[in-house]
Amino acid sequence: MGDLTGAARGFRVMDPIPIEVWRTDIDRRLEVLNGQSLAGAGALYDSVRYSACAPGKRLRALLLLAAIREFDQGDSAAANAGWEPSLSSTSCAPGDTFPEAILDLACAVELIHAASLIFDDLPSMDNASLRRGQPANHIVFGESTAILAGISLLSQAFGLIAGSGAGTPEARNRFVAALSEAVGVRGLAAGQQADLDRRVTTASAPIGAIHAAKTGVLFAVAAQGGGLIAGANEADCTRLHGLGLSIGLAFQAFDDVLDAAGSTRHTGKDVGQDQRLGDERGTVVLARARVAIRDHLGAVEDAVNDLDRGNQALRGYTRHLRAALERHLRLCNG
Ligand code: GRG
Repeated sequence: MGDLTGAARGFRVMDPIPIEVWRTDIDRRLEVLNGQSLAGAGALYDSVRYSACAPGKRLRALLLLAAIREFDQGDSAAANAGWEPSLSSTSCAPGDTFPEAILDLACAVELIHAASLIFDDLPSMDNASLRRGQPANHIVFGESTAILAGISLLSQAFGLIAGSGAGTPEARNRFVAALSEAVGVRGLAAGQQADLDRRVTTASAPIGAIHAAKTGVLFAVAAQGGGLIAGANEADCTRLHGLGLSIGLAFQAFDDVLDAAGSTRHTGKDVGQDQRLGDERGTVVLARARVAIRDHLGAVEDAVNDLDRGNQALRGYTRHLRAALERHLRLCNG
């Protein structure tokens, strides 16, 4: 793979937004939200906490924050959330961090993602044993508890949005509605079903549609949700959705490359899943995925140019994403 990142090697110096601060804030908030054992919850609680707080890139949550930062006009999300000091505020310039009400929205997206990873790894799905560098949830806690933990994470996610004071009530309602659709029969669940079908029949949905539902839609709704909460207009929210979809498609293609050419040591998860499952993707996936990454990242650049409101947030996010992809792909190649 050629250099995806352009100036990525100078990323830290040129970083226009404090993305590592945001990521740390998300991690800390996830810890706070899942840090105290619930009376009587026992292994189920441990299982929820195990996946909610496992180390991840937090790309979907960061996209939501970047969209908010790009579009916030200081009179919508900010006013409603009160902009109380957030977790890292002592070590950051004013405006670098987000209040808890907004971090909760970012965490909600991450919790849905965490649930999807639990379900994805189950024996009846991808039957994977390693995730994020540690044993998959069902390996540690057993299949029944893992399923219940996934359901609990989903439930926690929607509760967090309902209880957050960020944005207007209407914006939060629309975000919840979009997320619920992104999880269900038009989103993650549908994409997973189509992916499972594809393994047993040739008459299946096109791969692009599967990727869009399985991976693209959650990125899309994260970006759109950021726009909604920040009070962006309808057209911009639609554009943000499109941006997120392109990011998700690029990312899924990248994930396919990791699966075909990466190692467990670098990815922290089982690789070769597609080949092991007798999937034709194993042999053709590399060439196709590399073209797809390039094309989707081109669409991402176009969308970011359209959406640029001078706050450098979406541009900074994209640069972070490209740097992350490039870093992993270099590890794959070398
Ligand atoms: C009801 C939530 C729910 C899901 C049921 C199992 C399922 C349907 C969908 C699977 C969706 C899925 C896991 C798609 C793969 C997406 C993907 C590329 C995951 C890896 O994401 P990273 O690399 O993970 O961002 P980290 O560990 O960094 O968070």
